[in-house]
Amino acid sequence: MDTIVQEPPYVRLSDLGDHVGQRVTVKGWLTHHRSKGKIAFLVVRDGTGLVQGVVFRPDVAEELWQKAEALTQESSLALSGVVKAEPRAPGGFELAVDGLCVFQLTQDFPISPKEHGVDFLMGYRHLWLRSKRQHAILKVRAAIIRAMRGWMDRNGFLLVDAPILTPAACEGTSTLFETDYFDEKAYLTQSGQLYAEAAAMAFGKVYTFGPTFRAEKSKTRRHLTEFWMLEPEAAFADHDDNLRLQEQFVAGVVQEVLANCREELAILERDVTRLEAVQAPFPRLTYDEAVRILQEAGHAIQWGDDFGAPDETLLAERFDRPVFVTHYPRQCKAFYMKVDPARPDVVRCADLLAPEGYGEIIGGSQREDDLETLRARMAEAGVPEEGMEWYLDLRRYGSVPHSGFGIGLERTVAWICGLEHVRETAPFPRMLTRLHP
Ligand code: NSS
Repeated sequence: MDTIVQEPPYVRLSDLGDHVGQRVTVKGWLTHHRSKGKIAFLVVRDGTGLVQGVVFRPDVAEELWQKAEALTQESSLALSGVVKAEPRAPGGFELAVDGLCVFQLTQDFPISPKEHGVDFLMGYRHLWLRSKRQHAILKVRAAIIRAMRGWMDRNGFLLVDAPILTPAACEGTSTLFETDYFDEKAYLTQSGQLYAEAAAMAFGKVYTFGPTFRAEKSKTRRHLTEFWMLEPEAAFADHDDNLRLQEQFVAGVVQEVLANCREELAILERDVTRLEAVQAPFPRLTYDEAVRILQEAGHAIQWGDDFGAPDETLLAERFDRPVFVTHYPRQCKAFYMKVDPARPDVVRCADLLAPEGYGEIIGGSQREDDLETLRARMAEAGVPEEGMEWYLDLRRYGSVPHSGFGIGLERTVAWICGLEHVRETAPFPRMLTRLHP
C-alpha cells in the first residue's frame, strides 16, 4: 500500500454533494475503467453511491497515471481530488484525481459485466451482492424492515423476541428441522406465534420479528427454508379487527417504502403505479366464494382443498390491491385457529394474497381461546399435548379473544420489488438445494 499524496478528508460518496469545489478522499471499488488519449475515467462504487474519477495525464505524475491504467474491475482503492458536479457522470459527480492509493489490485473477478446464469451467480452470492440490482433489492429489504417495525412501534405493539430453538411444532410436523438439544430433541422455530400469544397476555399488543425455518421440500419461486417473519398478536382483537390491522399495516408499509425507495425501485424497473394502488381497505372473499370463482374458471379444485399457486394467482388478478381469502375449511388449517361458531366446518382465518401473481404473503387468524375446544382441536390435528402445557395455560389463566398474523418478509420484498423469485430477496438465501455460500 503506498500513498502518493497527503490525504484530504475522507468522504462517503452519498455525501459528495456537500463537498463540491473541495478536495476530498473517497474509498471504494472500481466498477468501470476506460481511457481515451490523455484521460482515464475511473468509476468507483463505495456502497453509498458512484463517482467518476478523471485522471488527466498532463496534470499528474507518470507513476499515478501508470497505476490508474493498470486498475482492474473490483480493485479496492482511494482517490483524492477536487469534487465537481457533473450531471453526465455516473453518480452525478466527478473527481479531478490528483492522488491514488491502491488497497488491492484485483485479479480475475469472477463476475464480469457479461450475462451469467442464476446458478453461477448464486454460487458467487458473496460477490454478486456488489451488483447494482442486488444492491437495490437489499436496500429495499432494509427499508421494508424499517417500515414494518416502525409501523408496529408507532401503533403500540411491543417487540418481543421469540426463541429459535423450540420443543414443539407450530405449523405441522412435516417441515421441522430437528436438532439434538443435550438429551432432548429440539426444532428450529417455524413461527414465533405461540410465544407471541403468551406475550400478548402479558403486554396486550406485541410483535415478534425474526428468522423462521421450514424444511420445505418444494422448489418453487416462493419457498425458502429460512425466512424472516413479523408476527403481531393482539389481545381483545377478533377476526375483523385482525383484517383491519393487516390492511392498515400493509398499505402503510408499501406507501412508506414507495416514498423512500424511488431510486431503488427505478433501478429494478418496478411499475410503481401498481404499488400506489395499495390502499386500505382491501377486498375480501370467503373461501367458499373463492372456490366457486376457481371452479367457474375451470380449475380442478374441490371444497376442502388448499389453493395452489395458479389458484392464488387467478384470485388475486381480479383486484388491483391485495385480497383477503377468509374462512378456510378447518382441515386445511392449523390447530390453533378459532372454529367459526356459526360455521363449525370453517375457521376464522385469512390469507392475504398479493397481486401480480405473488400470492400469499400473510397467514393469520383469530385464535381458539377455549381450553377444551383447543384440546379437542389438537387431538383432531394429532398435536401432542406434551411440550404444549405452557400454551394450554394461556387458556387456563385469564383467556381472552385474541388474534394475530404472520407476514413473510421475503415474499413481501419480492412483491414490492417485482422480482421473479424470492432467492434474490435475502442476502444469503437458504433453499432446498442451497446451503452455500
Ligand atoms: O404458515 S403461515 O401461513 N402462518 C404462520 O406461520 C402463523 N403462525 C403466523 C401467525 O399467525 N403468527 O406463514 C406466514 C407467512 C406466509 O404467508 C408467507 O408469507 C411466509 O410466512 N412463509 C414463507 N416464506 C418463504 N418461504 C417459506 N417456506 C414460507 N412459509 C411461509
